[in-house]
Amino acid sequence: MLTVLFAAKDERWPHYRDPLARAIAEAGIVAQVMTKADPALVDYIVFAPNGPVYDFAPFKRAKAVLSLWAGVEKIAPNPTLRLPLARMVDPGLAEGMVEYVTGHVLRHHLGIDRYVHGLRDWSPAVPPLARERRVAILGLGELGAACAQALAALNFRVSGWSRRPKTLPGILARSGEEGLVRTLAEAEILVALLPLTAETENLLDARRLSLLPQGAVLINPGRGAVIDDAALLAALDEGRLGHATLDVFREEPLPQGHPFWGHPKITITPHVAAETRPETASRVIAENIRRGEAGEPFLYLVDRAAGY
Ligand code: NDP
Ligand code: OXD
Repeated sequence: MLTVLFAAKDERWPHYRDPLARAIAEAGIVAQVMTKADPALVDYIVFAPNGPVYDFAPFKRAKAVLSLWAGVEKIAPNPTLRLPLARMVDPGLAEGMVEYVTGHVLRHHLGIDRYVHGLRDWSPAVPPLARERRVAILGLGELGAACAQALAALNFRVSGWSRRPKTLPGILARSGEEGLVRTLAEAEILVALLPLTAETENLLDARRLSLLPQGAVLINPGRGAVIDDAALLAALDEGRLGHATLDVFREEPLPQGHPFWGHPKITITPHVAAETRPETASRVIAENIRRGEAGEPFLYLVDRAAGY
């Protein structure tokens, strides 16, 4: 019998206990899933960065670490980790991100705030059609590509940017520094869905934010440190950017005294853009355990050198 350690926050365990047991059984694996186990006896580690495991050295016979999170910036650099690391690619997580991004893009596209905040004069402002609105997505991975396609299906003019060149139907996809400059220059609404890596930290600095069209809106459900906080505040305060909707921050929870709180041009959501969904994620984890046992390559392995 295999031993699978569930190394996430205690409060997550009741949500995962049954779906994980079911998915593992359905994958034909005989395993006990435990929240505490002798590290020397653990075969697979189901991991979240806010869980109890930091030192992987005692897990001498473990075959892989299976992250419950899509973003792996906290574990990828861990020097004690010498095992294959798979990140979370979960259809439920992607569905949630598509809904968050589409909802927030439509809010700004339609100018909904004008009415939510209680308009007292009858002065109609007709928004353009989606086909006339340019939305850009930085990061065209599992989540960015799903959002790009959902927005394109609503007729938005969608462009995107990734590290390596890509082809996505209906999306103007670019890469490289020149590709970034062109993507930013036409982004009336910019969605950042990049992982946090050495290359993406502070990617949206003062210079790059200044390339956005006047009044552009920034939506960031990727990682907080991809944006230079001070440069963002300056761009908003000087009126160059219209609004920022931020779900992720350098420090979470966002500290009480942080200037983002209460800023009239910033909407804060507390890292809720998309959650890993136990039913669908458990099936992904079970499939990777099955693969490990069958000697097949793991799905969604992290490129530790690239950091994502
Ligand atoms: P993927 O690894 O599938 O995609 C990452 C994308 O970013 C890829 O297109 C990749 O390019 C691109 N990228 C990476 N580095 C660079 C770079 N230096 N320059 C240009 N492009 C780059 O990740 P996901 O789509 O699954 O997730 C994205 C991020 O979303 C996660 O890392 C996490 O931080 C965040 N997230 C946030 C959640 C929330 O609730 N707020 C929930 C889940 C995830 P290429 O295609 O060439 O590899
Ligand atoms: C993730 C996240 O990376 O929730 O999965 O941010």
